[in-house]
Amino acid sequence: MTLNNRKVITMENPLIITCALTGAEVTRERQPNLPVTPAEQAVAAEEAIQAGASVIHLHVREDDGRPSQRVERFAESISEIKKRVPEAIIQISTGGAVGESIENRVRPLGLKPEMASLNLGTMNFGEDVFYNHPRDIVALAAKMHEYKVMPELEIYETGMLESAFRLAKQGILREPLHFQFVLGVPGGMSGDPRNLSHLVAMLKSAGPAGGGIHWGVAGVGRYQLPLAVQALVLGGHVRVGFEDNIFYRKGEVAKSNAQLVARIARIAAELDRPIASPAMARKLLAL
Ligand code: KMH
Ligand code: ZN
Repeated sequence: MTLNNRKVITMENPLIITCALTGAEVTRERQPNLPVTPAEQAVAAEEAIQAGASVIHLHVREDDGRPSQRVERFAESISEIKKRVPEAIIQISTGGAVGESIENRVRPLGLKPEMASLNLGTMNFGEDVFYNHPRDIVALAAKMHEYKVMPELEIYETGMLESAFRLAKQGILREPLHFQFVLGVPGGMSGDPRNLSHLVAMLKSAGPAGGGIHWGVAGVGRYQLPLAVQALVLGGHVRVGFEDNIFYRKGEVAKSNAQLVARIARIAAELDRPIASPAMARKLLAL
């Protein structure tokens, strides 16, 4: 659909479900089914893809559960996942855990995954500060361009979206732009439905007018399901998984990442949103 000459992805487009398997913050104590080792992540990824996901947002951990940005660990996880589900689109995290050095966050891009996250600003992140210096954002974007890695633009509040528009104007980010609205982190925008509506309206009114914009939403904690349903209705894509939410419903810890994916796939079917296979997602995102 075109709105004021701006192409915006809408209902007739297939739904890309991203599964954020592990994250950097969740512990086994809180979520006993959290995949930690490369072998566990491969099983979880296969289940998630079978349930309807096409993109795996990947953080890695050391065996003891500590968050890691070690290149070898990413390589191991990617290789294990590819053995089980070669078709999966792997999106590595360059955000890592709060406090991770920018050098360690950049290095795994050398593996040249199809996608990687790119965080668009500094913010309070719960009790911590998640640093994303403008210089580092530009450096990460340049590396991704050099390695032909598609950035997923992680947006936690409106100012970050406007920063992305500025970078696109300067040619530092190139279209098509793929936004992920991560809502519900204490320090960023909450998962109030008006916040998602506002961000989507901004895409339409202020986003670049060129080659297409894609967007999805990742609701944190109790916001995950309502925001996902809102995105389904508004024509956006959806991210679920233990990185953002460990519960199936209030008080009930989810059994697996796939259980969260499967619920979105079911609701999407009811709303006549077809689910994108990994091949379709590649086409849509021009990977
Ligand atoms: N762990 C958060 C501080 C990303 O993957 O790029 C950052 C994060 C974003 O998870
Ligand atoms: Zn992440």
